[in-house]
Amino acid sequence: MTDQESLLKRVKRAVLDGDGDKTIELTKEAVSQGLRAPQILDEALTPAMDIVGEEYENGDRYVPEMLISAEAMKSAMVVLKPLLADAGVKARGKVVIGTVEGDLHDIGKDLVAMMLEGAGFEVVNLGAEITAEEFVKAAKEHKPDIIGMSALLTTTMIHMPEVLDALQQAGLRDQIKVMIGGAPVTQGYADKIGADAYAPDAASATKLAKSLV
Ligand code: B1M
Repeated sequence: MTDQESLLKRVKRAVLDGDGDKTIELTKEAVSQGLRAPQILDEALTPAMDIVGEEYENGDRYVPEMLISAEAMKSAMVVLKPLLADAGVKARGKVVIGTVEGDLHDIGKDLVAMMLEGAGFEVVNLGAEITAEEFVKAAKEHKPDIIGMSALLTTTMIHMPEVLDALQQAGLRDQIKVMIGGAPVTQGYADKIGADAYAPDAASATKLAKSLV
């Protein structure tokens, strides 16, 4: 195992242990050793969250332990945020993004927001548990090119069509593209509810957003 592989393994372990300080320290070390932000995300941070999810599903981890790992991952994202930027890119358009009503998972949505910002979009991040009314209010206020919705639960993705309906009723649907994503969401679901685009991950969300504006 190379030094870099071993370092990525230690970052992953720190997230699994929910050790925020160690996660920050090791993420900074990984950056200083020349590891790129997407590699740290794809080979250490995201796989750690997948294991957290599996352990929760198997009954080997409880919600508070899931939460401290999530906090550790978020602290690493603060370190990586500036590195996800494409230097020198001018504002490409505006995106309003949020996690839908009843759903407080915000790590993936924040990652999408960071990558969009890095690609030169102006991003208004509404946070999590955003109702259809709040999405419409933000659409009126910020006049975005794209609204992005994230859902991590099969029980909350059903709020996505409500947002589309609310935008339609407010007379805004024709002016705004809607992109959706999140672990249980699929292209088939996007087609079914009439969203303009679906992205499985933050990198493809950024590519898609560029093609939408
Ligand atoms: Co939750 N949780 N959780 N959880 N949690 C999952 C999602 C789950 C799959 C775990 C499991 O059972 N294996 C399961 C959902 C089952 C289902 O519905 N299918 C689950 C459950 C059941 C729950 C609770 C109900 C548990 C309980 O209380 N009994 C509860 C729900 C609370 C609520 O929302 N009302 C709950 C709570 C929590 C915590 C608070 C403890 C914490 C969230 C902390 C936070 O986000 N601030 C948490 C966590 C951390 C997870 C797991 C372990 C990790 C999620 C994550 O951050 N992944 C998750 C299991 C898993 O996903 N492996 C799980 C990393 C992140 C980078 O990936 O979010 O998928 P992801 O984002 C990706 C893509 O999906 C995509 O790009 C991102 C980056 O590549 N993407 C988009 C996301 N949004 C996008 C938007 C786009 C485009 C792409 O366009 C706009």
